[in-house]
Amino acid sequence: MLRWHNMARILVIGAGGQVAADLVPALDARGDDLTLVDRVPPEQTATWEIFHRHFHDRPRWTESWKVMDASQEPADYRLISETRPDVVYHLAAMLSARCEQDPAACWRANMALFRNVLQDLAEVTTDDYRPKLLWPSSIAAFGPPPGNRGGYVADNEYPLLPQTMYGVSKVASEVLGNYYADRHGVDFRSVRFPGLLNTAPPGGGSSDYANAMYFGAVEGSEPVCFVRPQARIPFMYMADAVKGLIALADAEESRLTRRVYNITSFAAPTAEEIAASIAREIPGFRVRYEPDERQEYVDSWPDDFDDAPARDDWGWRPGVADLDAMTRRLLADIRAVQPQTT
Ligand code: AKB
Repeated sequence: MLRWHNMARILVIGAGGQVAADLVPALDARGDDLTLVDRVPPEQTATWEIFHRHFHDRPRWTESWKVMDASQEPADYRLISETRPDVVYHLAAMLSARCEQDPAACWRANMALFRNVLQDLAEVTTDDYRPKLLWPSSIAAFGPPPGNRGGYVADNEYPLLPQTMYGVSKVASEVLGNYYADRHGVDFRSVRFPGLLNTAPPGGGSSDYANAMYFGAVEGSEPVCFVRPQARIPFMYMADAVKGLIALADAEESRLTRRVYNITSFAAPTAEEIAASIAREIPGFRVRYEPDERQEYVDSWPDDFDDAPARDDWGWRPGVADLDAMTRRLLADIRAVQPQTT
């Protein structure tokens, strides 16, 4: 444990990934008592440098890290019964482009561990002890309805017809989480995120073309964009994504009218609008467009989200209001963590 206090006891599974990079420092800043779990040691993860900087005054922070790969079934998975957290953030996942390359590995990584976590939660959940489970779903849970050839906007209850294996794993996990909530009383809560952007390097997602543009801009290179200039999906600054997860965890259960919520922030940009936003900060910035198979996955996702239920039920409001505001913050964040020429 990082420190003793009377704040929430939190278990973060997938502590070495992109969402954890911002979530762990945010929870630590609240004074929460953290146990971090990943299938590899901290120094082998994308969050190592980020956490090292955050915990610089607490060099023993790695003692809170458990190495555990419970994605193989059958597993005797007792992490929750053993650590008895108040809130579990289950973030471990394989992203869409990697899932499409190896669907069997995708199913193991995204489904087996999640079911283990739900089963462990079901076994500890009582009227007196009812830990919350926060889990990120994705824009990829959606796919175009039959006959749709153009773009579409997905409201919270839009049909879930994913065309990628990653999306299939997201829908199956949503349904499984709802089942464990109904059948076993597990306090399962989820947000469907758009593409997410922070200082963690791109890691196998199809929305990573945007992340690669921001990293390339700071490095002074001309990044390759693997979708068409007109490709459009919503994006979110990671600090907002983390704000959403924590707000949903803090929400009174009686206010929740469903267990899975769309959340979005500013108007969904095209790839060329993202490049133009970067060029307003870094004049001369250019992108080379070379669409590949990931274009197809992005094409199957909604052009935009509607997140009215999250706003109505638990007061969701993003902090970053437009693309240019995110671009300024993100470029500054990336410059602060890596050498740059711009
Ligand atoms: C991906 O591209 O796979 C993810 C997502 C949209 O969920 N970033």
